[in-house]
Amino acid sequence: MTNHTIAAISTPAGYGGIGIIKLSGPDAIPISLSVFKPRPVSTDQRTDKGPCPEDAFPVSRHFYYGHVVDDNLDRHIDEALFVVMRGPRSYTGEDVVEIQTHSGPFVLKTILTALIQKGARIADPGEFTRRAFLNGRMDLTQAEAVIDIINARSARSIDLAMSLVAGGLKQEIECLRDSIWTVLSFVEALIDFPDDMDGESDAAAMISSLEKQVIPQIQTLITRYDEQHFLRDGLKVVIAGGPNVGKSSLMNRLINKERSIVTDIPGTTRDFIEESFTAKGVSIALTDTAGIRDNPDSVERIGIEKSWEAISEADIVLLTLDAGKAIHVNDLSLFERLANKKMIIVINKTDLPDDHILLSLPKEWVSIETVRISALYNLGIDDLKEKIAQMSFSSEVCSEQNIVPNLRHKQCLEKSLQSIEDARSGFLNSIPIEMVSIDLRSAMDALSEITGEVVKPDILDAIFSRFCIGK
Ligand SMILES: Nc1nc2c(ncn2[C@@H]2O[C@H](COP(=O)(O)OP(=O)(O)OP(=O)(O)O)[C@@H](O)[C@H]2O)c(=O)[nH]1
Ligand SMILES: [Mg+2]
Repeated sequence: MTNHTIAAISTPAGYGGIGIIKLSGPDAIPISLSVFKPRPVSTDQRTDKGPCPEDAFPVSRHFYYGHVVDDNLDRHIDEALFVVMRGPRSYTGEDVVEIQTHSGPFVLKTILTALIQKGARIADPGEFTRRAFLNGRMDLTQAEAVIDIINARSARSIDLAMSLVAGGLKQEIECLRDSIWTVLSFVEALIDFPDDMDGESDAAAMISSLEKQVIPQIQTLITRYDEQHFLRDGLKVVIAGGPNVGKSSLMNRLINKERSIVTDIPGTTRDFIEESFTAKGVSIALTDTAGIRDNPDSVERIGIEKSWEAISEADIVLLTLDAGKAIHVNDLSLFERLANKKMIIVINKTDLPDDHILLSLPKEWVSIETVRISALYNLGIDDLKEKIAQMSFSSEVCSEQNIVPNLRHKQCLEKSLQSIEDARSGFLNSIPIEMVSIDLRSAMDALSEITGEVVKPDILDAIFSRFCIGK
């Protein structure tokens, strides 16, 4: 795969000031030079060093001004800046060329077509970064962080991604692997030279080492995912409640646009509706759901099933009530099903003269965070946003620690932890030491999957297919 020179338009489609075409591979320089004509440098413009020798041209990391030209080298397609980053010290580890022109779809496509005619091939999504990973320029956690930066919607998600780019998780994983490796070498010595070792005290030392230097560290990383992944993935907030309480009105207020249909007919929202917004620096994926009630028609029933699905995946549920009505039995059962969820009780329609809801609120609800709003008159919405943001940060494990694994990392960490636990109970129950060695090796492998030392091609395909073309 790495023998081909690849090319792609790296800037987003559309019209703009600058468009960049990127090439990478062994022929990136000759192919790009065949469509680029540098402006001749007059004697008085040359530096003291004199003109660049033929074999060093173009000099790495220097900008050249000139024109992209057609096949006969006479018709100018566009003005261009041309920069080469010679491998191995480039993004991909190969020779990389960037041609910067004006950004218009036709101009960029014409240049890309010319490059393809000269021997480049169109890059697959994420192929530049995939090459960077395969050529050892970054590990897999750093490659994944590149897409996190591109997708970032808040300053906090950028911080998180940058700590991965800097190799924070990679270092933590390397530390863990070193600790497991130390235990594993003892185990292997025990297998090879059983007479030279004191099985019982060595086993106790190894158990202690796993308990102090491996298990808590892995658990902390898993907890960090559970409690802070929303900083990267967005916080999932679901508006739930009975029909007609004003859930869709609330959604529209929170996102500040008329996205969800509002009517006075109960059962208006039948499918869940998702939109994103940012509150106090936290990126939030908000879902409006169908009102939960008994005896719905068949379409509404499907909507209500979807509401339950959305609720089960939510980080925070906004249990919405109508201030003008006494609490309903469906609200009580909804509350019960939300027992393990973070929840905010949102009392809507507080503009109505009769506040029946307050009198009917069960005692055990009093301790729950409650916000009074009027979605119709846009009252209390900022207060609610503030509460959502506060609640999202209330359980951060360690706010100064920004290394947060993603879901794939977390799954590998869980696999590794399971194998470590198996190895630990293997020691405790004196099972054959060869079995313990297998468990320790699989714990190492699961960690290596995170950084990409051991990884199946289909996992790489899944990761890099999330990238855009040209990155
Ligand atoms: N007085 C008052 N009326 C409101 C308020 N919020 C919503 N409404 C009205 O309540 C009715 C229902 O609003 P929706 O936002 O559609 O309620 P919903 O909970 O999404 O309803 P379903 O989708 O049917 O479950 C509409 O007539 C709204 O104008 C409010 O704060 N005050
Ligand atoms: Mg609705």
